[in-house]
Amino acid sequence: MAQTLETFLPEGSLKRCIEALTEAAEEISSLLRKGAGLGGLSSVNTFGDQQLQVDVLADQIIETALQRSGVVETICSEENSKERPCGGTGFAVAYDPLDGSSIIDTNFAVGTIFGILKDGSFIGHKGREFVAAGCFVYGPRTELTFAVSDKEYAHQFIFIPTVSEDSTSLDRWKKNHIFTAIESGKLFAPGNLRSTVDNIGYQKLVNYWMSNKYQLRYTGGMVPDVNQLLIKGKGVFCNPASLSSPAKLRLLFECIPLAFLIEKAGGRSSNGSVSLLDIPITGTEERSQVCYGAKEEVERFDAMVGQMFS
Ligand code: FDP
Repeated sequence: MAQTLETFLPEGSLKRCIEALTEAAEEISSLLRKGAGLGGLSSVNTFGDQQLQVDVLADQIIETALQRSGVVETICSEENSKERPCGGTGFAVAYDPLDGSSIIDTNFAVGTIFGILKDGSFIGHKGREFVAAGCFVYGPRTELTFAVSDKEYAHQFIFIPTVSEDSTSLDRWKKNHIFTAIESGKLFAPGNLRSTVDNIGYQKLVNYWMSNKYQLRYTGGMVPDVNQLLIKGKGVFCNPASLSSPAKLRLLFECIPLAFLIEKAGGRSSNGSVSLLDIPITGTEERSQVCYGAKEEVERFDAMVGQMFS
């Protein structure tokens, strides 16, 4: 029988925090399946009396779940980026409640990204100090892919909502994969291609991928586009910047948590010069270039694209 999240995580406050996130993800997944995010459908109206955008609704669902857990001191999110108290003690949690909201209408996969630190604030810390980070993918399947600082590798669990009466909510998450390596391989996910207009290094890198017959796999959703590096065990994802197309991705809510995941799975991350896990967090609003993938691919990105334009 497959291992579940219940037995994977030792008892303690981190387990309670992850459990709260899974409960929120189950709710978000259910709303998406009922059409939340599609203009005409009413499921977004279930939160109080307000007609809320689905990403704002997802933000509130996660905040409520984390408040209930009692182990979260501080939260901040892409929707509400200022650090604020969450009613508990122990962790700071940063999250992007619904990444890829511009592709909900196309029915592509979207996701929630999270990073957890054992402190009352992220400021002055680095991603390398996180205790856990990962993402939920809402696709044909709902999955949690995450890594924990004191466990090797990255781990994936599938939400399977059939359980016996004596099981816990974490028994609904069944282990599916363990990710131990991201090798070189000809798969590329090139974000922000517009920046090739005035980022000549990126233009050359794209030409390198094409002339070497890399396979294009890019949906425009950061969660599925990064998650595929783990599943396929190879390739590269990037989102560089240029003067005319500046960096879009948020360091704290998107770039660092996924860097933590990728590096625990044996891959590399970079902002064009250093690992995203070694960048000091000086605020919650910073944006960054990113590259994730196999060592050789990230080194090629650093050599050809390099540091972000200011
Ligand atoms: P979205 O705007 O749909 O929420 O950071 C958000 C994000 O999607 C990422 O998921 C994705 O990789 C990126 O933006 C794509 O940006 P562009 O559509 O501007 O290329």
